[in-house]
Amino acid sequence: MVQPSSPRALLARWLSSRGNTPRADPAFLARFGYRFDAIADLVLRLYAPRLDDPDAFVLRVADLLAGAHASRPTELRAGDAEREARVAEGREPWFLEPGLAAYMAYLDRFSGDFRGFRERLPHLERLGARIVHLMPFFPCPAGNNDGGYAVSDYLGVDPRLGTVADLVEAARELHRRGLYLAADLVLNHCSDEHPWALAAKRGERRYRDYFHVFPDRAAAERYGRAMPEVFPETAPGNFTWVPELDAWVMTVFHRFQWDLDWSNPEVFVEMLGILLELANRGIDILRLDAVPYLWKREGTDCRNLDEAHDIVRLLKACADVAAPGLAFLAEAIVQPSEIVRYLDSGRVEECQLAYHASLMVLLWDALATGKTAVLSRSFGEETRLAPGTGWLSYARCHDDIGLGYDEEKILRAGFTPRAHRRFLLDFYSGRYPGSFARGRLFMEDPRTGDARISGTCASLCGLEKALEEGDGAAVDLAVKRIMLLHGLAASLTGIPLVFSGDELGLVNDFSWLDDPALADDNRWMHRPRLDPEALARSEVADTVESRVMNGIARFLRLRKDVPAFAPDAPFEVLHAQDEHLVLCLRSPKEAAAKARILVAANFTAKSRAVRFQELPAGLGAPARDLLADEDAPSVLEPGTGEIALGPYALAWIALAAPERKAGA
Ligand code: OTU
Repeated sequence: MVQPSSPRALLARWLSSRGNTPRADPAFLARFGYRFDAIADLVLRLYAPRLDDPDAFVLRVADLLAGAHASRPTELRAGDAEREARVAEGREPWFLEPGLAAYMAYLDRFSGDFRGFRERLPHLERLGARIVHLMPFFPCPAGNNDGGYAVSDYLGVDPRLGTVADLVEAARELHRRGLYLAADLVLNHCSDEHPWALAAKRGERRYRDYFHVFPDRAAAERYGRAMPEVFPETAPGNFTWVPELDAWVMTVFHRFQWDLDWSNPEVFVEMLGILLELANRGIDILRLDAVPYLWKREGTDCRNLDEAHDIVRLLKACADVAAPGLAFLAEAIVQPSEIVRYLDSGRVEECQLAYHASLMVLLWDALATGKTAVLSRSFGEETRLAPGTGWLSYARCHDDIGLGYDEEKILRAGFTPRAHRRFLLDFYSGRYPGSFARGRLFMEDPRTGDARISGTCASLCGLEKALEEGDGAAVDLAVKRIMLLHGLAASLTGIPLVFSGDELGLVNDFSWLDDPALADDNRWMHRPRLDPEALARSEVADTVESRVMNGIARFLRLRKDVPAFAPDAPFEVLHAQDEHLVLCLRSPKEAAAKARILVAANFTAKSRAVRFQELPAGLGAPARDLLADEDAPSVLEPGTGEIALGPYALAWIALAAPERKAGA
């Protein structure tokens, strides 16, 4: 290997040869100069062993960034400048703007295609969502393609959904309306029909090296001996025999999703080019799919390795130079202490947003048990974030609910971990006597007894059962549960995220069973089509659809102007005497905006009360419930110092500023 030059010398060389052209944008050069050391350093850390000429590689990356920036459309550059100015003025970054809320949808199920998308925007505006995540819309194989997560062309658009021009236009339309577009970068794996995989199958060495290839089963199994299985039921093992290669390929997810070998610098360059091109099409947030899996090392579980973090840092440093308005969303559904590492990793930035999978699981835990000990004790620990980063808080998404939380927390709450998990699985699959839920087990592993949970928010909250039994009171309770979860996602911390269909209270959709391409993946039961009739009913008073839709829209609208509900405003979980309540204190970031809010939630079907005298002193007197209206009159009972909470009720109590001590 040729010895690498110092980053300074290298930067000078790049500037004199290519950078200082008359067309070079001074802002770009400033950003580039600022991050050059970090980029050169990360490149060496990750790739030195595989580079003959590290300088040449760094210069190649530099050229790529300059090229991407040069072709970045003017309006996006203007957007970048605004976003940068905002932070320079001391305000929070654009994606943490108070009041933002997010929505995620499969385009075909949401609006048919990109053309229909425009017509659905009023629905999103009525809901109050301003970040729209469209699930993978890229070309992918016919048949089972894991909902588009088997990408065969990262820079194309699935012809069934539209064209690249439609995508660009959709982003423009969102921006015109003050909305943002989020999209996936499925960077851990590609489809076995991607040209890279096809070239590998044709025997091209260059492309064979894009993947993790093993000559025989023993070698593969030795490498992956500590790797858990993601889809043990339908895609057991982590390797697939590929006759054309006469070898085994690593396939952590499905057999048709080949893991990319990120230790190959060529894979990095390819994906960086794709990332920058997607940014140039107007995507504001890139969701890094399966990010914990990026780096593999023999004998490890191949998750959350330090190099995976370095890759994200390197990608982010590069994006910050060429497309500084872009934010990264970590899709890291791993244990809480690992998730936060994708957000808060010290010197060089990594992701700015992450799914709050820990909170999501805790909400479902509390709903099944009616007890909040696990939630209250765990939420708040390990989930405090670095400035400039935030959570997406949600009840449901397109994936299963995995019970991925620390066993120690369950123990501390007085449950036996194994039995507790079994209970949750039985409860949500409807097997537990008296359960209101109608879900199914996903990826049950008979060897470990482990499983995850599928089902729509509404079905898991009891709506499907109640409707089937024609039980009006049970329908009311189910709607209250749906509201409780969404209301907490809107007020505990972070940016609320609604999964398509949940805003209408849609129940499980069993049509997936009739489609052979979907039939072995029951996550499709909770990915319903946004059918026009349900949408129409959401505009008719007193239907379930309108109650849920208006209820969630109201949460999103009311929280918008509450400084204490800014995504990154502090929170503190208060110890509740009553083990069925959650109490969380939200404080505005600026002390001047005094009003603190006490979020109080009842996880049972019985009325309960928050007794103020039992809460820590100095909280301030309850002044007003932001959620109370004529239909649900104020729950405050000033005489008794209590807040009454009806079945599954949620209250957002504004607190009067505590009285100052005399002389203070
Ligand atoms: C993601 O989920 C996507 O959200 C899924 O829809 C895809 O099937 C999958 O990647 C493959 O692209 O295991 O059960 O820690 O948990 O990447 C869902 C992250 C998953 C993984 C996550 C994965």
